[in-house]
Amino acid sequence: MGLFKKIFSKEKKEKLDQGLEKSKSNFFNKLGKAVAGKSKVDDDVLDDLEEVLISSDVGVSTTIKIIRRIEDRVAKDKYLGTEELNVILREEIAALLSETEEAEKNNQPELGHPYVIMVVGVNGVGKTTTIGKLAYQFKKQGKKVVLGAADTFRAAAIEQLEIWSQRVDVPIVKQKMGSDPASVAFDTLQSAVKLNADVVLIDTAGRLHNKINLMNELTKVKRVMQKVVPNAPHEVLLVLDGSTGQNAFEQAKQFSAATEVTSLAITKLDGTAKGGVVIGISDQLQVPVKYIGVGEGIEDLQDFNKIEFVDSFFNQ
Ligand SMILES: Nc1nc2c(ncn2[C@@H]2O[C@H](COP(=O)(O)OP(=O)(O)OP(=O)(O)O)[C@@H](O)[C@H]2O)c(=O)[nH]1
Ligand SMILES: [Mg+2]
Repeated sequence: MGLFKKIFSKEKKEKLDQGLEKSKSNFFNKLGKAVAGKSKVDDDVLDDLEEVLISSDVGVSTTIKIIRRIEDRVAKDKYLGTEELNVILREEIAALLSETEEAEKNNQPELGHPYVIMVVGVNGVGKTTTIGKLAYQFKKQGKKVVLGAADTFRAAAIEQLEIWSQRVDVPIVKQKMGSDPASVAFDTLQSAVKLNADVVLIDTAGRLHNKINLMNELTKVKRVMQKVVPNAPHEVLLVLDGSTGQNAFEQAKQFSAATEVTSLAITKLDGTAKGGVVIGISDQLQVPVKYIGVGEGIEDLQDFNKIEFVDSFFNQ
């Protein structure tokens, strides 16, 4: 078991490193240009570093905090060489993120039986895929999972979730396209109770262009679920597409203002140079980043660990 775990985490780490490759090379290219010909971290270097962090999607307010920390360090340690910059960044950002207070990651399906996760987010961010990957993980842990196809907006959405249900071999509750999402959610919870399921994953449609309607719909879905399981949903997981950078940030702010979001998943970190956004989101939002998507495959969803992430990002 111990050995298995070690091998697994090594693979996981490699996958994370691989996934962050574009973000990293983008960052270090810019940083390299910024410090070219300079051996000491001085005001000029700090100005350039600020720009590099902002243009790497870390976000303005998190960047300012990082720069302040590095300034403090420069003040204490009279000579900081630019070649140490990535190590210093790694240490300071890890320290900064560890200070962030956030709601506890309520990752204990024991909290509810069945434990109901409602998955929300705008079009195309990776909701359905994340549900498939999560179903696979829960099932691997020996949990009984039921999927609910409450994105009734498109026929393809139901089919896509169905494919995942077959792949992972877990039951799905669905109705036809256009039916009431709340009714699908209700049916799903009834089935889950009957089957004595441990975890329920509810897929929803993402249409932020009509915010009021979307929020009303989500509220209704919640209310109807509570007729079957009183404190459902136990978790509202907001999925964000990391490759949209600052947009993902905005969506997180808007969604959490409008509905109660309890956790975040940031997808598509592979193949984007905007991975820095995870640092900003993790620093600035009260809602914890719980999962990150590092590929399209069934295994490509990882529990988010701040320290591991920063380590991977700043390890050249
Ligand atoms: N590379 C990569 N692709 C991903 C990841 N997560 C999801 N995708 C892809 O993103 C696309 C959209 O994913 P979906 O799961 O359909 O997104 P959705 O939010 O359910 O979309 P709608 O149902 O249309 O609102 C698919 O092609 C997925 O394979 C990821 O972590 N990495
Ligand atoms: Mg979908």
